[in-house]
Amino acid sequence: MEQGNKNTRSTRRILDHINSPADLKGLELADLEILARQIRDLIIETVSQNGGHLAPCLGVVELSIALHYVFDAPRDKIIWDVGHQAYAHKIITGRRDKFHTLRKYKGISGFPRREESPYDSFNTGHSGTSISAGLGITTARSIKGNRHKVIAVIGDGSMTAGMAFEALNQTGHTERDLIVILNDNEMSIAKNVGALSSYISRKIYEPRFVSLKKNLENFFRSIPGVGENIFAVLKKSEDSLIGLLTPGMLFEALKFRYIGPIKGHDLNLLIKTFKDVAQLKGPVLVHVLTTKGKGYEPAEKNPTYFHGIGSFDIATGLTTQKSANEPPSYTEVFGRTMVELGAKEKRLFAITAAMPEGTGLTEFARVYPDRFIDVGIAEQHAVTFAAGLATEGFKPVVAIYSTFLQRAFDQIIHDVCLPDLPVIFALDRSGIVGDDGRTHQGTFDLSYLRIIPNMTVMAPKDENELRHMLFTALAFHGPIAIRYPRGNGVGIPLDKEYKKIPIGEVEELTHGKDLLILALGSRVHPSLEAATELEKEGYSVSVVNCRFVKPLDPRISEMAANTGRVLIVEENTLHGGLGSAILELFSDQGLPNLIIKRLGIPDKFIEHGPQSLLREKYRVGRKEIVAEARKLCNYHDPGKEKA
Ligand SMILES: Cc1ncc(C[n+]2csc(CCOP(=O)(O)OP(=O)(O)O)c2C)c(N)n1
Repeated sequence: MEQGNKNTRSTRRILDHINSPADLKGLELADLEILARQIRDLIIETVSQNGGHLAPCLGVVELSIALHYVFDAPRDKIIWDVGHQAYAHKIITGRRDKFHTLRKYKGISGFPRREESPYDSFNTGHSGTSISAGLGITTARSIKGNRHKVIAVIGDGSMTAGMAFEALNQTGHTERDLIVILNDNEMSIAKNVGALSSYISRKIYEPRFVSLKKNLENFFRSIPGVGENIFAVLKKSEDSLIGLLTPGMLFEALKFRYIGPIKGHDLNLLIKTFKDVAQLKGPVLVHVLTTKGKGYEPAEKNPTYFHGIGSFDIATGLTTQKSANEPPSYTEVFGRTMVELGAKEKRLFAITAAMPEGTGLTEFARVYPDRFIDVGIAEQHAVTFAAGLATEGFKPVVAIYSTFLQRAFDQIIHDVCLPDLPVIFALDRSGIVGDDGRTHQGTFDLSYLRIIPNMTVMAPKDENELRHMLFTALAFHGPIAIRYPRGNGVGIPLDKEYKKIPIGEVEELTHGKDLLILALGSRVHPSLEAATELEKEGYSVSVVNCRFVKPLDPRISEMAANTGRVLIVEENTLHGGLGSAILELFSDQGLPNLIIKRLGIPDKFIEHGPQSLLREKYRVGRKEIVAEARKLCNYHDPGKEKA
């Protein structure tokens, strides 16, 4: 196995000369193999410092080289599903010199972006879109009379997404020229799940299939008189015999020509296969077997851990970011609370859409295997599945990142809220998530959940309140969502006893007469700190932990009338979030003459960068809250300005 950082100076030069895919075309196979090692080293080196999706990218180095060697991008369109595995593609397509800026603020994105390069033919980040996009591009190509190739590269995990099947179904029907590369490493982030997964991972050269094939051959040969003839016919149609034993049948039924499975680290084989495939008409699926984490031992051994990782030490594979005294993350506290509540409430059921680790549910899955399910990358199904459980008296908790729950908007409306079912939504990574950027920011959930009848939406100010909110949700009789941020809690001790939070009630944390700060979730503690700072300047500020965006506490209006000045702070788009809800309340209650300022995320997609930097940039950090609060305090009495 190759380890990172073993380049000699002479071999290093090959990568240094790759400025576009054209530079690959003249290379010999042996050079391409050296190049693969150099690309791996660069990926390992960079991700060890910047963090990123290591294991998925290491698994597709040869695949990326072979695709760019055979096809003619950017004329030919290569679409990377999810796009978390596109680092080698980025390095090959002119971004080698910028690669050290990967995922850094103003640096290159961790995902394909059309704005970043003409080689990134489709923006991805959420799973399962590549075949649909590919079919769209193929259809446009036909109408425009162009002849370029369209290639969708999709992992076996992403193939569990419903969208992928919708697209396969239509592609087969239209019989358009589309090449789908199924990158099968038997992993999603965790081990891949589902009937399809076990079906496609049936490998023709697995011992049981080899022996099954042998037995069939022996059986036919042993039939006296006709056996040899039957065997000869079978031999001729070996393809169809193999088709019976491999995943080919499934894709052939969908009118795809199935090729594979082929070994995905054999550059020679990949290149030969892609050259053949490039000549074929109609939909083709090439089944490529790869090893996630290939070429870096720690990642091969633990691909789940190295799927997406922060900075780490290359020699040991140990992460270098976390210090021992850090408070636990919201995810950890959620996971721990689920395990505790699972013991008290036997109807509690946990659902993840391919993110058992990311959502903190691995321990729950271990302790209560009968009350846990990983549905695969199928957020829509997860929600309706939960609705089904709820109709039978269960208490399902659907734990999905804020950004991915967007997928299930209609299921939340139609299957959960309309029949008013007690489904609990746990939205991790709400607000600004940081380095993953535009496709992953969780800045819309308050808006998209708040508008749905019967829905209750809450956000804890700290990790301790998260526990109480989960407890509260469990006793609640309708749809209810808890949104909490990415990262560590604030370091508050965790109560042993659970308590119910009265639905729709705010919590007044400080009482003052100059200004009312209405804050939600992750913005409550920075607002408290701001109030303390302003107190030193002679102002008295009320800080209210809103806790609920829906229903809103009508007492907010009284509180606002008392100070006359209101600052609303949230980590959600200003369109339709907490601030909008409060303005609606004020308007409905006929509250005139208030001075109101809203802090929140503007109407745009937020780029990648450190959470703290982005919070500062978009004016929801502590310093910006202080500045706005001071301005408001001074509004009527500029003479009082002391800053
Ligand atoms: C809609 C959606 N849900 C969840 C995710 C989180 N996610 C990112 S990669 C991934 C696993 C993808 O597995 P696969 O396609 O097999 O690629 P691999 O990482 O194994 O190469 C998941 C679940 C996502 N990107 N999009």
